[in-house]
Order: sequence, then C-alpha cells, then structure tokens
Amino acid sequence: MPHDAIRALQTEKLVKQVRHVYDHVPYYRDLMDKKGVSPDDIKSIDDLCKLPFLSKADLRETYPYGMLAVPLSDCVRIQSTSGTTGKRVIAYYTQHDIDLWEECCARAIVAAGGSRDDVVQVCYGYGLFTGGSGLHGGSHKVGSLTLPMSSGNTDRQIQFMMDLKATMLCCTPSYAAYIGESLRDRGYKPEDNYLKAGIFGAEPWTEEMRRDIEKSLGIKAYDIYGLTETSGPGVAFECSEQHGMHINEDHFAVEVIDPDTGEVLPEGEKGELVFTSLDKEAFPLLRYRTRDICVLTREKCPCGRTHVRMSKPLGRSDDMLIIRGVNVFPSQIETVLINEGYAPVYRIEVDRVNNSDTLDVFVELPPDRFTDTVSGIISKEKKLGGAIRTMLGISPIVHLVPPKTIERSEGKAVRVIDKRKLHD
Ligand code: DLL
Repeated sequence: MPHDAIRALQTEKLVKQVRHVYDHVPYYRDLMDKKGVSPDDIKSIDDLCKLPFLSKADLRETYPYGMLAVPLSDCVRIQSTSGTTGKRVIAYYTQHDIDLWEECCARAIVAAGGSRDDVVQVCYGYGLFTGGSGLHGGSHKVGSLTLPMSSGNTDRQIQFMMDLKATMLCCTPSYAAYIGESLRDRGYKPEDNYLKAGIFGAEPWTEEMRRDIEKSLGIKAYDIYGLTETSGPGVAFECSEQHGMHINEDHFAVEVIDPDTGEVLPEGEKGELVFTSLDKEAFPLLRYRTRDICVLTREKCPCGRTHVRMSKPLGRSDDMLIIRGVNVFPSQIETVLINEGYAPVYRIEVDRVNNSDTLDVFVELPPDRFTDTVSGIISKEKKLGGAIRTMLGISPIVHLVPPKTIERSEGKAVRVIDKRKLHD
C-alpha cells in the first residue's frame, strides 16, 4: 500500500478508535479532558500528537481492568508481561483482537520465508507470556505444521527438531544460541538439521549474535518485535533484507519521541517508540510509551513492503546503564565479546564501592581455550578488558569463567545485575 493510502487508512481507524476509547475508558477520558482534547479534535492521523501519552505507570494504576474498552464478556483471552517486579501488565483480547494479532505474526512467518509446507517449532514460553501463543497462532494462520514445544527441556526440543524435521524455529535469541550450542555438543553439524530460518525476539540481540546463531544452526535468523501492551510479538518483523523491522502500520501508528520532553522527533532521529493501537477492541492503548529507544526509516525497502522500518531497539530509556557517568548499553559489551571470539553468554555486574562505580563482566572461556595457563587466562582477560574499554570509554574487570558456568536462559536472558539499586 503506498504511504498516502496507509495514512488515509490510519486516519479512518484513528478517528473511530479515539471515540471508542473516550466513550468506554473513563481513565483515558479523564486524561483527554485534563489535556483539553476531545474526540472531535482528532480529524486525521496528523492529530495524533494532540493525545495524552500512556505509560506502564498508568497500566499499574488501572490494574487489572481499568483499561478495558469492551464488556468483559466480549473478551476471550488474557495474557501478561514476563516482568517479575511490581504488578504485571494484563492485556485482554476479543476474538477480533486475537485474529488481528495472529495476522501480524503470520506476516512475520511469511516474511521469513514460511508457508504451509513448513514445520514451525515454537519454543517461546506458552502461558501468560505472549511469545508462545502469538507465534503459534501466526503459524496456524499461515497453515504451517505447528509444533507447540514451549521453552525448556532442550533434549526434547532437539529430538523433535530432528525427528519431525522442523524447518523454522521461534524462540528468544539467547535460547536459539543455546540450542545451537547443545546441537554442537551432541555432535551435530549445522547442516545436519532441517531448519532454514528462525524468528527470534523478545530481548535485545546484536548483529554479531545474529551471525553466530546463523552459523551454529545453518539458518537465516530474523528479528521480531512486540510487547504485551500492543498484543505481543508481531508489531514489527524483519523481511528477507534483514535490515530493520517493518511495523504493521495498518494496525499500529508509530511515533518516535524525545524521552525527556515528549516532543515528536523527525524521521531518522533516535528516540523512544510510541505506539497507538488503531483497531484493537478490548485493550486499545493510545500513544503508549514503550521505553524502547529506536530509529525509524521510510527509505524504500527492496523487499517491496511499504511499511516503515524500525531499527533493532538500541536499549531502553529506563534500563540504560550509567556507569561512572557513561551511558552503557549491554549490547555494546556483547558486540565486543563476539568480535573477540567469545560466545554471547555473559553476565554484567555493576556496583558502587567507595562512591565509585565498578563494572565486572563475567564471560565463559570457549572450551578450546580452557586448557590455558593462568598467565594465559590473565592476558586474555586483559585483552578483552582493553577491547571493552575502547568501546565504552571505561575499564571493566573481566572474569573468564569455565565453560557452562553462566546460567543459560530458556526465555529472556537476565544479563545485567545492577547492585547499586539495592543500596538506594
Ligand atoms: O517480549 C513480546 C515478544 C514475544 C516479542 C516474542 C517478540 C517475540 P513483553 O514481555 O511485554 O513482550 O516485553 C516487551 O521486550 O518493550 C522490548 O524492550 C523487548 N523486546 C521485544 N522484542 C524485542 C526485540 C514480548 N526483537 C519488551 N529486540 C519490549 C529487542 C525486544 N527487544
């Protein structure tokens, strides 16, 4: 669809959606009233910026049903975030919302080369987390043979993958890397499996990690993005170009804002992603602040899709680490590790000792280097520390630890332990 036609469709949907929310969600109606905006002021998609923002704090405030925009009896499903602190975010869906969400996930599978001839192994967690059911529904919509494995039990994952000749793998990138490692440990070469592609998301991962996974599994690895608040996975996905994720703009209007001022930034500038759900019925969030920092591009994509593309999230406006005054994204450390020949299995610990921040990076020694002498290990730690210092501008203490001693993740990896927060 040409850009102008997408804008016209967005305008049509937004006008209806704002009226729907105003009439059915008293909490948002109050926010609009306070801002002096009425549904009549929203005549086009260009008026989006007049609406108030929503954030996780609003969802906590209205937990569990304060954002519901239809009678509960019209809802058929509840999902929730994977967060472990505070009140979880609850999302509710009508059957129409489920269909819309699965359609978005189906697009992601097709964009990664999937069809009804594929066997799609879904090892995102099932249950409250949106990863499993989202990709599962998308795979059904495509007509692929769906293997609802859920996460964990890697032996069984590998047995089914080989016996049932799975051709596509859907899981977090850290679990994909672990499956690749486990296959190698069992003596399989990358060409021994039947996989051709993987759809990996739900956590940040780097280009280097993509190459690593592609090599270890012998596949093309595609990124997929989403959050519970917008349905789940499938808000955006990569196409064959593997160069930015197309946002499903017919269902979600996107803006990038300055996280400090809330000002809408021009295309190409880095800022916080904000989504407006244009046609969800039960949980239609308007101008929801994701905290994910991204860049958008409308450059023509060789794949032919006209939907805007978002970069990989470059971090979050709220979990970016500031160490000795320097902004640090964990993905920068990951990039160095992979460039230096280490696996992306690591743990970052930040602390404050005598009023000074400390940065410790724990990294596994690859098995082929494990027989090194102590002096050899110390020199490797120094070399890696130097490479991280060059990237970040601050010195870490690197600890090389024996293979398989850093806890593996079956879902989202927890890689950063910021002990400073415990002291406040
Ligand atoms: O993680 C939904 C999902 C499931 C996406 C499966 C992709 C695949 P939440 O648990 O609500 O939902 O977490 C949402 O995870 O705001 C981002 O910070 C992060 N995130 C999601 N996808 C990516 C990605 C699911 N591809 C939060 N790259 C989001 C980087 C991602 N971060």
